[in-house]
Amino acid sequence: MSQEGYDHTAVEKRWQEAWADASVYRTPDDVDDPTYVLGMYPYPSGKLHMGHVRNYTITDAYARYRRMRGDDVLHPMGWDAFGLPAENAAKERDTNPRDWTFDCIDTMRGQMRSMGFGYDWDREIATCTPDYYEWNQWLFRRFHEEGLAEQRDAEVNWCPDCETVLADEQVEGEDERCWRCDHLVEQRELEQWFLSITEYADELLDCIDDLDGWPDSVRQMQRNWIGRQEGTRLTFAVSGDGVDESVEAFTTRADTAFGATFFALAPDHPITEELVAADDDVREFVEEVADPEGDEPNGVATGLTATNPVTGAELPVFVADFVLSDVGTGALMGVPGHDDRDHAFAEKTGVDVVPVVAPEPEGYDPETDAVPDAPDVSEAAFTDDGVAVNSGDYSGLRSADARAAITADTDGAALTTQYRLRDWGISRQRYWGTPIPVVHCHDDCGSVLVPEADLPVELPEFINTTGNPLDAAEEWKATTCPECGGPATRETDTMDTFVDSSWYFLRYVSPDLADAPFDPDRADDWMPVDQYVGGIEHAVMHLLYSRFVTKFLADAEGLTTREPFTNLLAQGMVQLDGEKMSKSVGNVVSPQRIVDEYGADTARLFMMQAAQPERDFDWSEEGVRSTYRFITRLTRLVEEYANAGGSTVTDADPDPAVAAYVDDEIDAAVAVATEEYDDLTFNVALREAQGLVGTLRNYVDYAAPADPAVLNRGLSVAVRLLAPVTPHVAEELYETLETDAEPGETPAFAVDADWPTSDADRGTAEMRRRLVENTREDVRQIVDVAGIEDPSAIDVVIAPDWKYDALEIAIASDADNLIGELMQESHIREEGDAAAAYGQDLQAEREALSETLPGDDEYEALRAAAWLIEREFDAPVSVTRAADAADDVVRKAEPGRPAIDITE
Ligand code: ANZ
Ligand code: ZN
Repeated sequence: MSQEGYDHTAVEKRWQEAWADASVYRTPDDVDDPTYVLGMYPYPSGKLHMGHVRNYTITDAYARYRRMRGDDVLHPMGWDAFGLPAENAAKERDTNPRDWTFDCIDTMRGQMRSMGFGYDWDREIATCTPDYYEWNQWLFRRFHEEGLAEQRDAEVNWCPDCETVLADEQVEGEDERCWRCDHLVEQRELEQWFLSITEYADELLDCIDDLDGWPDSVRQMQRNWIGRQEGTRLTFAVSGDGVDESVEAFTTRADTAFGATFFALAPDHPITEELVAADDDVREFVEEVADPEGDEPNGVATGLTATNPVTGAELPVFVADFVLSDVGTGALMGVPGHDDRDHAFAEKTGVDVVPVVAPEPEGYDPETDAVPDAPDVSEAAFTDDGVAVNSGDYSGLRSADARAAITADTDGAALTTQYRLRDWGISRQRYWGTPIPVVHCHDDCGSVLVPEADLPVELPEFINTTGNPLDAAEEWKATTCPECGGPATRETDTMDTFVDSSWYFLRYVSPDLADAPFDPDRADDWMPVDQYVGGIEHAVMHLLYSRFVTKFLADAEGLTTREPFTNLLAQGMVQLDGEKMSKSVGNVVSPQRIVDEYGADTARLFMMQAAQPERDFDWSEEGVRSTYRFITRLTRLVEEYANAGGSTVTDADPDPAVAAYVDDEIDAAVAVATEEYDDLTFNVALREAQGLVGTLRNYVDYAAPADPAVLNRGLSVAVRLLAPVTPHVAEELYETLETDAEPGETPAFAVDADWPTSDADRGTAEMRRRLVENTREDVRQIVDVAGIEDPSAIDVVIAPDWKYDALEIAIASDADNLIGELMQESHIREEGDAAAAYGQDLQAEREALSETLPGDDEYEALRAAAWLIEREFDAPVSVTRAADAADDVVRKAEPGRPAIDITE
């Protein structure tokens, strides 16, 4: 393969070394125009996969682009290096997680270098080093000092296989399985540390509105996860059978209180737990029947009653599995007439279904109109807002007004806001994580924070044991209490690794700082991250925690930014035959093999041109090969140019019209590609760069002699437009093209080259291209339809000026009688029948009319592009203005659509 193409191995090696020698990727110290580009750091599994390659090519291309635009760029890389897989691997291989992790890091760093990613490796971080995790512990202390870290006895998700607690977010699927090992998750009571993210729920929710650089889907997922609801807390008196208690229930529909026909408790509500001891039916239900995930609502009657605080009615109390213990208060009033689930429950249990809301009649006025009739809700609930009926004094009020009035009038009722978001449980019973900096005093001091001066609490040596290795580290565990100096035991829980990633982007701004997690001035320079790129699987947890910690640091440490990521791109998947590449499917394409066979530039270019970064796309070996051929063609073209002594000059003079065409195309390519790079739509930008290379190839092949200045500029532009994506070959070619460096001077790097500029307007350029393309297509059609084997001359005739004027008027006009309006122009009217006929055409196509270039510009554009038609049909092409052409041909010419006259 490689002997057919360019020598990618030599080229890539050469430039990787040259970059390293010159430290070109070191981040500048003084920053004028900072741009922070960041890819989500990887877990060091030991192997770079295509998902990584895609993620990091996107950030690398964007970072290089911004840099060529003149920005100071921070583009770092590091390792999300704590986590369970290292611990499991260490157990299996009888090594320890640290060695295993650093081996993996070394391998992956090498693979990243071979991809040509331009990272400032001086800023590399690994979260498993004490230098880093010390600051997790510091952060924990800061949360604690601010009253936002709390120890609670909590029901937790426990994975018996991983022997660890899982966050809610780590429990997946209807049947609740561990995100890591797929084992069924159980519930356990344990002392856990929580960070009070719920204190920030409102701000986290409200600021989502301003994150307009984020995909809507991610914003919506975050909103749903926070799940804020406004409603009313009502207090019911529950009594009977020795029970006599006030029980609160949350409702979003206080207006339906008159329709409440039952009251229901969650299977683990405190009252339910009392009943379980005394009532066999309740116990059997809770232990055997209740199925919170099931489609059907199940329940059991308790014999208790609840007094409706709004109506005084006595409601039967059930224990029901659709009442969730961690939503609201774990108790609810059931309104079968207006809630689907309650309706289904009523059908099963036979409780009453009472309509208390009617659809609002058209033009309804609560002041003057009669209360509408109640709807029939026997078959299905009416769940919309409407007008209260059967609701005593509230009847006739609109739902929202009824809610407000009922809440205001009822004893013990209060407006409340309710969230789905729970506090962030960070305790994990694992070794390979950040030790929680707490000791448990054997005397009376309780749980005591390790003082800042004693941080970091370093991990002890790994012990290969079942359960938590820290529990077995007896020497490490034994310590003294910072408060009383007596004996104490270290906390053996470590932190959720999402703590590590909740602020790592701040560490990169000052990675070596010894006395603080980040330097506030440097953070001021760089934060927020301008462009963040990563997988959609992090749409909720990682991004929400990062936002939370950033807000916390803004409040507690004076960080000046409250949102960490201005723009977010969630990259699509790399698939093979429509399926995600994965080890389990066995359809993984190894990036290393692609780099060996075709080079990193080919891999990068193929991926970036295959699809928009957000989209999934299919890997294609044929696509890779054709990308490789493209790069080879480009290198040949530049070599030919260089071998000709920097020109292709022969005795003849270059044709200025052709040169002008190529020049325009160069400008157009720059205008389009620049816009597309700005939007990270690399695929469109690259199509443009490749199109330009094709044009230059044609220029050299068919329009010899090419104008050397134009050709040089074209090649230099093409190389620079490609440079962010194919950095190695770009350096090689740039070096060939930029012959300006004085002897002994360090050659300029393409990575430092200026991004090409152009004054071209994209809209104009696109009109010109459309004109040329349509004209070529028309010639093809005519040749085809008329069966002309070998045309001897082709004449392209531009429309007369008055038609351009007429078109312009037609586009601007909203008059009903367009022809009348056109005829008001004397120079159009003078054209007589021709003007009337054209006016009718315009009238007929009025909806579809589009702007064209002015007539003079069309003439110039077609003259410049005539060589393309000439070389395609091997016949001389002339471009003629209407005034110089025969009437019968001119009649057919229209703006944007010249007439074509072919001589056989
Ligand atoms: C009475 C009512 C009448 C309700 C009605 C709804 C409609 P959604 O439905 O998502 O807006 N609820 C309260 N606590 C609950 C718990 N612990 N487990 C399950 N459901 C609970 O959520 C709000 C509604 O969820 C609340 O409003 C309550 O039912 C139910 F026509 O109260 B509603
Ligand atoms: Zn103590």
